[in-house]
Amino acid sequence: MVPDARPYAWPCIAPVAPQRLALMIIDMQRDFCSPGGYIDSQGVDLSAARATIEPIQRVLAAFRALPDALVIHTREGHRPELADLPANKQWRSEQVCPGIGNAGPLGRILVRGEPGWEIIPELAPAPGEIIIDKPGKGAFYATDLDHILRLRGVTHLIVAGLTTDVCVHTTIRDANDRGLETLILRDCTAATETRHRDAIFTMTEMQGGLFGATATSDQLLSALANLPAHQE
Ligand code: C5J
Repeated sequence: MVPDARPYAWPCIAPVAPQRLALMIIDMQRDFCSPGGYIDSQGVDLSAARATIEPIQRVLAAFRALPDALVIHTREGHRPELADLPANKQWRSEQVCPGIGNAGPLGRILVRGEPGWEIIPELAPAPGEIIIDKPGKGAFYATDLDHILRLRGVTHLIVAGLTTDVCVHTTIRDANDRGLETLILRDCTAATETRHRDAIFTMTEMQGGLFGATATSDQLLSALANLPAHQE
């Protein structure tokens, strides 16, 4: 399907029918890419994160045009009373910013319902798209993602979002342990440090594609244009 993916033509066992595919857009929340959010309050330059928005929009539009493919958005965040926030996660974050659960310019950082926790308007979920709220880095932990993928018969995940080395790769690693075939879109993901993002691409591609493959959004979009019609 994506012949020029690295290190192999993705997926490794072809063909794949559209109803087996899901696009996962990880944590495109204000806290990760907007001024005043969690990452900005750590003094990190947001330009790399914001550069992912336009290519993700193009991939999202292509997926929305496929009648059978699933779109999944995730949001990292905690309950308002913070019952699901590990004390060490909060403590560590307080070393670099106001701290998860504490007030910042966009409301309480990474708390469900706060302005900073919302998905950015450019990538707002459409009706019928799945939203997974997760308290951790990985999208499978303490969520119903695995259940939904099984019910829908999804076997292939195309992954975009923030941040490459944290929530994106934790999710990809968990997906691989479940036998899912994963593809990371290189221009649709960013990390707080470019060298970390690039290291994740290397780790994913090593050893024959230890965690799947990587490709650009343009490579995927050309492939989607040539997808076979609905098949089992
Ligand atoms: C982080 C994420 N970096 N979405 N979360 O804490 O990558």
